[in-house]
Parts: sequence; structure tokens; C-alpha cells
Amino acid sequence: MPTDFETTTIAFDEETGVGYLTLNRPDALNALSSQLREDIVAGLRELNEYNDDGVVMRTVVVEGAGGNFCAGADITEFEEGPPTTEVDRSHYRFIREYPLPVIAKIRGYCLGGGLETAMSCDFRIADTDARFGLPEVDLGIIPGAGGVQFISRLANPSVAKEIAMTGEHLPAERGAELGIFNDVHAPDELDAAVDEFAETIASKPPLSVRTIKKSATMATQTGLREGIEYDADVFETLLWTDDHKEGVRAFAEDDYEPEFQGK
Ligand code: CO8
Repeated sequence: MPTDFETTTIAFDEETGVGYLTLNRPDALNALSSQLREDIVAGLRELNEYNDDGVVMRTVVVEGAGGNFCAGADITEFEEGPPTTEVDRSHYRFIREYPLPVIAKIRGYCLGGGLETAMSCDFRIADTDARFGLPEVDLGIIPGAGGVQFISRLANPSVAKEIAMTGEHLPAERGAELGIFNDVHAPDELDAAVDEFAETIASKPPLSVRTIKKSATMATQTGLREGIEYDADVFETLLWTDDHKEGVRAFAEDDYEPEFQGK
């Protein structure tokens, strides 16, 4: 059975292949203490360890306990020193480089480092009551984990400047219009919508899904020619997998339900 950590809990459903990681500091609106940042990494690492053969766990949903996703870095720790200068070894990078797709399920506040955590995930799905923003400007700093960079790519640099310079809390629907959130649902429909989305991704051939994650990351980090060459190389590799044969068989045979094994 999965372990619970001091400030995160994990769970998984072997039937669907969906894992869950919950940020669990509801009294502090899940503010990112150093303990919580460590426990996010520990929880995700443990979920992936259940994945010996690469197919038990196929996607992970990250959410916050108590009706909020995360109100950013724990400001009470700022006096002891900066939240972390180790961005490269942080939970943000761990999520970005995690082999499985990660979905942020967002309710309530999603601010500062909380929004940067969500933007480190592969998908962001929110409810209509959620509020997002980058309020670091009011603390005399900037979003230190890529907030302006992410929004410049997901929306555009002008929108990133607007959000980071005003520090305003914006409604999730605006985030969806801007491309920062993938989707927004009524509060009582969010759980089902996220589960359905997670299960859809989890039902797809695991090697294709993992490769698409890497390809999309490359698209933001390399030139077009290099990215297309990468896609062409991995495409050829995937042509020789059992899952490719399985997909072709399911296409050809009307009543055949494919079982993708990640091989
Ligand atoms: N840090 C610590 N505690 C917090 C935080 C936080 N970010 N946010 C809320 N809390 C605590 C409050 O202190 C309060 O605790 P207590 O009950 O003990 O007084 C509890 O959570 C509930 O909060 P409020 O009473 O304030 O609730 P409200 O509903 O009145 O307000 C807000 C909610 C608007 C979200 C308000 O709490 C707020 O403005 N919080 C701070 C938001 C913020 O500025 N976030 C950005 C932090 S900076 C950051 O994220 C930079 C990340 C950089 C990463 C760099 C990596 C290198």
C-alpha cells in the first residue's frame, strides 16, 4: 500500500492506471513549505516505484486538500532564507521530467509557486471558482520558478507581464481563455471530468504517451528542425513496438479491444 508522507498523501487505482498525489497542508492553503516540496518529490517517486513494468501507473493527478490547490511558497519560511535557489533540483523540475503525464486538478487558490507547480504539470483542469495569479510582485520579488516564462509560452509575453506585474487573482475561466488552463468545469463536475480525462490518457499506449510528453517539452526548448528530427527518430522506434501492432490490430478487427503493455 502507498505510504503517506508528512505533508502529502498518495493513492492509486490499479484498474484505471491513475495515481493521485494530494498536497496536504490545508490550514496553510497548501503553501509550499520545504517539507511539502520534499514530500511532493517523495510521493511522486513512490508512485513511480509501483510502476516496475511501466504500465501499472499511467498518469498522475496532483490536487490540494481542503478546497485549495496551493497559495504559493510558504512565506513564513522566507525569513529563514530564500525558498530555494535549487530550482534545478526542485519539485518543479521533478514534475516536468517525470516520465508519466501529470494533471493538476485545481480548486480555490492557485497562486505564485502554486501556479508554477501547476504549470510544471502537463495539464491544468480547474473549477469555475478557482483563482490564479502571480502575486510575488507584492513581496518585492518575481515568480522564481518560471511563472513568467511559462505564461509567455502558454499565452504570450504581454499576458505574462500583465499577470506578474499586477499580481491580481484572476478567475479560472480567464486562464482557460488564455490557454493557461486546459479546461474549466463546474465545481461539482470537476472530479468526474478530471477522472475521465486521466483515464482516457491512461488507456493509451504508455510508450506513445511518454514520448509525446518528451516531444512537447522539446518543442519549448529546441529549434523546430531539431524537434522534428527527434520526433522522426522516436516514431521509427515506436513502429517496432508490440503496442503499435496492438493498435493496428484493433483498427483492423471490429470487436477487438486493445491491451497496451508499454512494450
Ligand atoms: N505562505 C504561508 N502561509 C500562508 C500562505 C503562504 N503563501 N498563504 C496562506 N497562508 C496561511 C495564512 O497565513 C493563514 O494561516 P493562519 O490561519 O495560521 O493565519 C491561512 O493560510 C489561511 O490564509 P488567510 O487567512 O490569509 O486566507 P484568506 O482567505 O483571507 O486569503 C489568500 C487567502 C488571498 C490566498 C492569502 O492567504 C494570501 O494572499 N496568501 C499569500 C499568497 C502569496 O503571496 N503567494 C505567493 C508566495 S511567493 C511564491 O510563491 C514564490 C515562489 C517562488 C519559488 C522560487 C523557487 C526558486
